[in-house]
Amino acid sequence: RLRCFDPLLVFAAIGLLAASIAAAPSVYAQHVTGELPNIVVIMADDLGYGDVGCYGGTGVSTPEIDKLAAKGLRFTQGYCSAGTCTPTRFSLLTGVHAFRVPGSGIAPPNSPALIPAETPTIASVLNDAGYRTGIIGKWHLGLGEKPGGPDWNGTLSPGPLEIGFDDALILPTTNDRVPPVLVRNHHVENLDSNDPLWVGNQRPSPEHQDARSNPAALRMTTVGSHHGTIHNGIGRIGYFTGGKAALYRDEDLAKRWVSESKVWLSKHAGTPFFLLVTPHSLHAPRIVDEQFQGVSKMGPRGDAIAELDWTVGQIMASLKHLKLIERTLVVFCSDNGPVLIDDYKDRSDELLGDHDPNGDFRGGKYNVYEGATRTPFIVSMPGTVPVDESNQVICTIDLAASFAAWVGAKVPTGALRDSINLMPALLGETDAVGRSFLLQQDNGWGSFGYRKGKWKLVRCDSRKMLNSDLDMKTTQIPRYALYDLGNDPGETTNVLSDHQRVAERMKQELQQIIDA
Ligand code: NG6
Ligand code: CA
Repeated sequence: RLRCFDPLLVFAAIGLLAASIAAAPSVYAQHVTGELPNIVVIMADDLGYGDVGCYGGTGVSTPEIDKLAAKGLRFTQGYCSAGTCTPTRFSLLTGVHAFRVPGSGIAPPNSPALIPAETPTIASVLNDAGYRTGIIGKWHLGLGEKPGGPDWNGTLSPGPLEIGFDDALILPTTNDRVPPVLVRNHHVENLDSNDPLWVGNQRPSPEHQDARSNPAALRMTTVGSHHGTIHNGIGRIGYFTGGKAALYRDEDLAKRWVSESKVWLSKHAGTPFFLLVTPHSLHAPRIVDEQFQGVSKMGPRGDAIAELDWTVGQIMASLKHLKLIERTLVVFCSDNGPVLIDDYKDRSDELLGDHDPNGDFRGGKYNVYEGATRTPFIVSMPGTVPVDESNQVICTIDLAASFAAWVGAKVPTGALRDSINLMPALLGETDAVGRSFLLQQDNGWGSFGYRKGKWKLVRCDSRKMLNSDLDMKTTQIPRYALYDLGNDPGETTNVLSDHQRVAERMKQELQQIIDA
């Protein structure tokens, strides 16, 4: 006869419960922490696969990023979704490939918001699930209504707050574009209404001092395109006047991301939170805080890597101070692969030494070779994520669906459509698998990389590829090329003519994904 409190049955029930907890990561995390886990994503700018020590970098030491990897899971096949910033950030947030939305390439200074208000995003689904959500750092996804764009002296909406973020302190575009100001929530920070800010594409008057008319005022010369208004000795893309009290000093940006993150984290330590930190450091012009000037062998680009490393260390120190390390999943990734001379002549090419920004891969920022999107990718949550190395294929576009599934958040029907729940792989669970295919895009210029297993198809409609050897030259290439990444991870040899059936199949699959 069965007894109600048979100890064996109780043990069996506990066993079953434990098994179901292990099978469902969201419950697992809640079981460990007693509440929803916190999530911090740090997305670096222009950081290449080989730029940090734990991925083989030699030109600068990166103790903090290395420590994160030493205590967590280091992916060798972690990708961002595009070879430039705006499309990668677009798809990180929306879980949708940016090429599906026209106009989602590199956003100009006066770009309107590229993600319409109320679009479901990684932030909004977590927000709806009870998370406090914040973004601190580079935005570069446009602000304001279409077609008008940002009202710099008024309310800057839509922007991050209209797509699920509770709090935002952002560099609205890039540090080489105007206006050189920060935006807190809906307004330019420290803007004096008696000194309105004007931003435009044309020189506002013949007297306006820009990089062309006053080259003597420049502390860094450019190859050609940063000939707009000079600020802090740097010619920028675009023109601005006014807003004097709001202008930042490039040197101060990294410290600002850190101090802001520390305040935000301590303020929201008691609630489940999602913080997206997007440091600008490697993006040209590379003008680091005085503390990091000259610390690397590689000039400003190496110093910027040191500054980024410090930023990561400070965020981790803050989590440690708040006793949140074991309750917070930290993901470290990049928005696109490396670039050396990105118009500003900062000697980043000459000073490389044996440092290899793209590791053993080909290409970098602006193209779709592996170097463009295969980037450092580290996941850490001591006690939950094992100390290990993973060769599973994962992509920044997958974070949205993965986090939603992990914390049991509801995803509106049809939202996050290109994002795949890879949470078991991100958590390093045994036997968990990553993507079975991967799509890489450039800036929306019509190049795609399509990876499946060891094969990589490169389709380039313009038949020209920029920066495929990190020299910022344009190379002529065939419309299609096939690489065997198993034998040739550096994409040196096009084997399409030897494997025509594979190539045909992959061409069709790629087109189906594009058309989906
Ligand atoms: C390019 C700029 C480059 C950089 C990039 C955006 C020129 C010649 N090049 O158009 O300097 O600003 O846009 O970089 O103007 S990203 O990382 O934000 O995508
Ligand atoms: Ca970038």
